[in-house]
Amino acid sequence: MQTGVVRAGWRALLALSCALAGAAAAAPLPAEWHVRLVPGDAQLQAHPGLDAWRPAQVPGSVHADLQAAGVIGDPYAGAAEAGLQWIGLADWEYRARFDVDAATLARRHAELRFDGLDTFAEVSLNGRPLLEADNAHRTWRARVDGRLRAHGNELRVVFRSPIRTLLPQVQAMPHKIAGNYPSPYGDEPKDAMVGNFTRKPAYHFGWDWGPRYVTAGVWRPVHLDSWDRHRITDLAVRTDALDEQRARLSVLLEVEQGAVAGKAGVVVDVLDPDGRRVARLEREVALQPGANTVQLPLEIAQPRRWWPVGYGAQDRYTVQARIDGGGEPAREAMVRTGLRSVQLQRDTDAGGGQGFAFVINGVPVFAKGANVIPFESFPARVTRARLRRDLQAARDANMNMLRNWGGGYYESDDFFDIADELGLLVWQDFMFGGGMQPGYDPAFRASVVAEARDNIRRLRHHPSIVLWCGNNEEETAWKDWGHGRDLAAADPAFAAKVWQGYVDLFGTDLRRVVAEEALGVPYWSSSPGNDLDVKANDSTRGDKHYWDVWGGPALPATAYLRETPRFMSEYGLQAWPQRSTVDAFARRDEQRIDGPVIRAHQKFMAGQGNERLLHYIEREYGTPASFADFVYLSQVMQAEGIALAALHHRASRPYTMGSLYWQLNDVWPGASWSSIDYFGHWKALHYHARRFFAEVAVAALRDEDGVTRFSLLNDGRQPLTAQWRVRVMDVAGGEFARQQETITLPPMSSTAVADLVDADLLKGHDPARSVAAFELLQDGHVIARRLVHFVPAKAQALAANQLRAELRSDAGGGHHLRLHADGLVRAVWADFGDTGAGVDDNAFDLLPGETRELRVRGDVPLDTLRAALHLHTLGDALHAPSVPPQDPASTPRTR
Ligand code: BMA
Repeated sequence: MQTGVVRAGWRALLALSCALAGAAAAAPLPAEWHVRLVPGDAQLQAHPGLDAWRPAQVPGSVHADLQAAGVIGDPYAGAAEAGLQWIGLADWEYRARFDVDAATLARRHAELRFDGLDTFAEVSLNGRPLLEADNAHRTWRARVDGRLRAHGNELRVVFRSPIRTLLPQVQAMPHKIAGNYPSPYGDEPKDAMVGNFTRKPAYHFGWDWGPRYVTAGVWRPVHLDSWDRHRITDLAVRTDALDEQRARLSVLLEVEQGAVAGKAGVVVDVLDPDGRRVARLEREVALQPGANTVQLPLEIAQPRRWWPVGYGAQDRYTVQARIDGGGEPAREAMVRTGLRSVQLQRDTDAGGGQGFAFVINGVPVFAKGANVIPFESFPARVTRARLRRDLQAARDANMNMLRNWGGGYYESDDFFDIADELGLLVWQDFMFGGGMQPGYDPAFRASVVAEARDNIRRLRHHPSIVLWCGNNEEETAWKDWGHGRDLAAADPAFAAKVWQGYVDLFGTDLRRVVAEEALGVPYWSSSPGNDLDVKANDSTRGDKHYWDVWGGPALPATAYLRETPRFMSEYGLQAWPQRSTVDAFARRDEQRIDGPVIRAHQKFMAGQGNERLLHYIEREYGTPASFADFVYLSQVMQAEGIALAALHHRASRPYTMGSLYWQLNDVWPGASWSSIDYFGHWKALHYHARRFFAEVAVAALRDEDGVTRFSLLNDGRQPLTAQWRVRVMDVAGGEFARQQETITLPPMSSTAVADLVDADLLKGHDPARSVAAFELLQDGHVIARRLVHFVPAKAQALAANQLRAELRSDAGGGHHLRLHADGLVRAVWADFGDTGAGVDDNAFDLLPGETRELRVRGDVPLDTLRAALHLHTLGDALHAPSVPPQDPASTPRTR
């Protein structure tokens, strides 16, 4: 696959590299695309006329095309899903008409390259078959030498329904292997799910945070390439040795030579992060017909290394290669890459445990971040701006790592280019989201190996990628959730075959591809796991997914404090997105906790997720008085729960070396575990993440036994001298205990200060009327703080109407919101409805007597802001009179 390969003038290349981010820059085939239902398809009866051609978008998807043509409504609005499942049962045909210029026609060789066909595709060119595809994650290529004409070429792609294609074979199996989410809509039998047999994004078949849209289409660009003697098919830069003094690199060039052997001149230039040339290599190479690998050694003195955010700069080098064509125009390629070493440290400790830590350029990095899911049901809709918005938000919340979860698609070049630029490390799963698949079928495994090679080659120059992981939750599902046991009971020989297929695929095949192609990035067979260890989800070894909070027994969030893994790669709590996001798919009179539209956008346990949310909200905060309070309290609950876990993970450093919560983003507007909603609005959790993932933070973590474990966290590379202070006060004001001391925190550490029992802090004061503030100060300023409460919020003496707000303009035309707390105010949430305005911090607490001034973002006049301001606080929500569910507005409390 030829990612990072660009054919254009070299000067243009540099300009392009910003826009194209190292992606394949060959222009997409300029063509007019149309789509229709395949004539004779059974769905025509219910949808007559759809066998007429309609305009289509490529890259795109059939759902988006049908929506654009007005055939269907918005698949994200209302409860549209059930009515749109017929699309996944139909066969669709795409047609492109295009002309070819004379220069291209004159060349000896030509190739059509399809970067993404979703999924069972029969491609023909000018009436003759060209290729058949069966893997949406692969790049498909077909030589078209001599098959193009100047005018009126016609490319056709028929997409067969994946359900109809695979159902007979799945139904014929005497015993099924585990799938993921069965369809509630009847389009596919619940006991014969085809998703796991298809190399198509798993979430298209529905997930517990997103809709089921079994779409089809040309989802990534189509390119036409042509050449005479030879062409560059890949350019990679391998780091053989790297330290502060020097980088020893190998430039690896893949050249495809035509039928006749020959010699060619190769020139490689290396530009430093400022665009200055720091090395040039020139060679004459002998090329044999077919594939040739040219390896050129290279050294850079005082290399500017690429670092994750918080550890150094995100410098990147540009490597350009050119091969002359002996008379024909030179062929060129370029990659933009960062120099860094990556090691997955797995030290065994005395107790038999085994660590899991990323070491970048020799520095152990505590990974802070979240899991990323697909950004849309129809991936071609995702823009670079959208990716930047959410990745920037991750960095703004002090994250340094994201895990690209395996049930989606391999992200675009843009995603990784932005991650490189922002210094976000990426844990990259191969695309297996759960359940089990036919790894026992050699053809299936070969398809996955080809897909892995394509994607690793496309992405391997990105320094952000620090792990390739076989799959999500397949090993633990087999070993711990009953899948393996049940199949073994039903058919032991088949179960053994299925497991051997798993081991062959994830233990051998993908490990080998990563070793061959990934330029030194480590491989991990499954998350959670310990690389095929006996136990798959073990707190003492490898990485861990912990779902006893929210999932399974639905333990209270304090249970997070008793779970101390080596690396927590998943844990999560749900929350609803803000009201303006709900308004995007539900009318106000539809906004009821148990209303059908609301339930349609709550995918956990087939719509039962709101009951689970209420369980958590009621345990700590009481029953929400309205839908608006339900949304608000769900966010407060999510934020406070995840903060507890994340701080506990950080406080457990170096035993624990990572904390990635589930999940960063959303696929559509709806309820989920995300901290940023579909429109990019931060939930309360994201504001909390900015504090609990900050370089310096206070962990004061009170468990149900009444003990508060107080530690101070410093992820900085320098020691930090500061003062810690603990104050205990009445919720209405009045401090009754205080302690403080100077301390020096070592670099990249967690320092345990004390374990404090309630009685020591409360000194006889009423726990329901008390709050403790644990703070870290420098030069008299509080740089980090965490509050501890001694009873559940619903039992705390939180008064209503404790917050006074004032909106003011400053001389520069900006606006400020000044908040003053008379008594303790918890979980302030300030918003301006759908005006687009927001505040620069949110979801925080104020101590009695405290004032905070927030900057208002967004160009909105003061009067509009005043009218639109909504303020939520826990004290107000706990005292709110219940609002009848049918009340459309659910009366937000406004001042
Ligand atoms: C995890 C993930 C996802 C899922 C999430 C929430 O374990 O791997 O499969 O969406 O839980 O249930």
